[in-house]
Amino acid sequence: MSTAIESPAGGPESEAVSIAAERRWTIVVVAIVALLVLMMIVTGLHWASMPPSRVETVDVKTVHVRGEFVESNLGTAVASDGKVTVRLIAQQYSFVPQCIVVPADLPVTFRGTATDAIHGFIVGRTNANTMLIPGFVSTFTTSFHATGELLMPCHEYCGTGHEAMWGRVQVLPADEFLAKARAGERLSCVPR
Ligand SMILES: [Cu+2]
Repeated sequence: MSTAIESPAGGPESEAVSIAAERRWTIVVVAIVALLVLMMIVTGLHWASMPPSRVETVDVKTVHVRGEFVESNLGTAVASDGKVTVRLIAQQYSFVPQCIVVPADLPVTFRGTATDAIHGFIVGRTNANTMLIPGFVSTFTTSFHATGELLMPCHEYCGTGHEAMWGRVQVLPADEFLAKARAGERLSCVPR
């Protein structure tokens, strides 16, 4: 029994045409696979040769008792040179502090870490967005251009209470914020 493909033209010619078509497809498919493998190799080598610019670690076991992330140092600080820094901790299932005060139109540096699982946050629709990983300090600097209150949900699934893990960010006019700020004090909008 012949396995050759029958066509109106019939015979060995149509078989040669179908073999040529199969060969072209084989070449295209092999080329696509080779391109994908090459992309994986190039990106792998690129990331291996260019690691993140800075890695800052912190000891999870002592983060609550000493160093930068003790409770009394969390919140918003204004340094003597006017730099605004927010320090926060994420843990199952809350942020400390729960409510963060920042000035509008001034650069604000966030420094945060997590104590138990991977967490993260995004502030409203701004570009303030980071992961918080136990043992590492995440930091970024951004500015908020509109005053008002923004929601700050945890955006890394961190366990059964994840969907209830929210903070708030209150953006105040810069003069109002600076009037509240006192040297050495940590600001937050957590009700006392
Ligand atoms: Cu979380």
